[in-house]
Amino acid sequence: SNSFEFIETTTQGAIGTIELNRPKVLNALNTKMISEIVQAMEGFDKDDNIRVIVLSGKGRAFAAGADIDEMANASAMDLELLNQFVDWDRLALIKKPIIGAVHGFALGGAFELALCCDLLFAAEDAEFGFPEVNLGVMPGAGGTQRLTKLVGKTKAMEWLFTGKRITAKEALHYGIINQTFSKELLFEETYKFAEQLAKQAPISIRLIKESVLKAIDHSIYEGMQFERKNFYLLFSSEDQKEGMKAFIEKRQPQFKGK
Ligand code: CO8
Repeated sequence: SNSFEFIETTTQGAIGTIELNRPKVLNALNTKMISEIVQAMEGFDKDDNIRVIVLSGKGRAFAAGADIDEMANASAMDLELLNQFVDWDRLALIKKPIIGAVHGFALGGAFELALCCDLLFAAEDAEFGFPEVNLGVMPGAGGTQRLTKLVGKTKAMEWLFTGKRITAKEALHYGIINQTFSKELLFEETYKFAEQLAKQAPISIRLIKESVLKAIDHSIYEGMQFERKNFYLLFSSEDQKEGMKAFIEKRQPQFKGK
């Protein structure tokens, strides 16, 4: 699984980890790295032994954004024909829960990547932000959309207009991240959480993720129709029978993910 050039993947029990691995340039995201991330995610998504995906960065940052050297001389036509955001669309289709563990910088495209995670844990030194405005561009991988849906127009406009960095504390305050930890404990605590999550009924987690993501893009009515079908669908799983039987028999359930 380590045939990748710009990322490293490892597994530990039911947890599949993807680490961004270009530390010399603070993990600047080039096109190939994004494509490798998506390939690795899809690999874990298909792997029956994996229940949770963890995404983090090697070195002193999660990542400092898209690779500016790679983009600097691009024309609009180059970018249109490259069609790189198709990879980002595929990222949004990953079914298993993705936990981002962010330390240091998560800027630009890296903040967008973090916003693609389902849960975010951050070190106290983490800094998020969209500095694109300082380069004469703007976010292109969902930043204006995901940040606005998450925190509302007021702060989104401010942060996108100024490029100002958001501290871990602020990110927690605005609901961008789930929790902060000291830098030393970030990975340990992330894995502790991931291990607990891996014990939950996998099909429940899968359909909950799908339903919550639906809420972001659809009306309550449509979302509820969707939720209802997923709720019914769970009653065709062995895990629903086991989960309820275990409750009645006053014992711990043994979930199999089917
Ligand atoms: N691209 C390329 N190289 C980078 C990047 C980057 N985004 N960020 C840092 N590096 C390189 C530096 O050039 C430097 O290389 P070298 O040692 O060869 O000079 C090395 O990484 C270390 O960086 P610094 O010496 O600058 O480290 P500092 O601690 O002094 O500063 C900062 C850290 C503040 C993070 C600084 O590096 C910085 O401002 N980086 C750029 C941040 C930025 O503007 N990011 C947004 C990029 S645009 C974007 O993300 C658009 C997304 C749209 C689509 C997404 C597709 C993937």
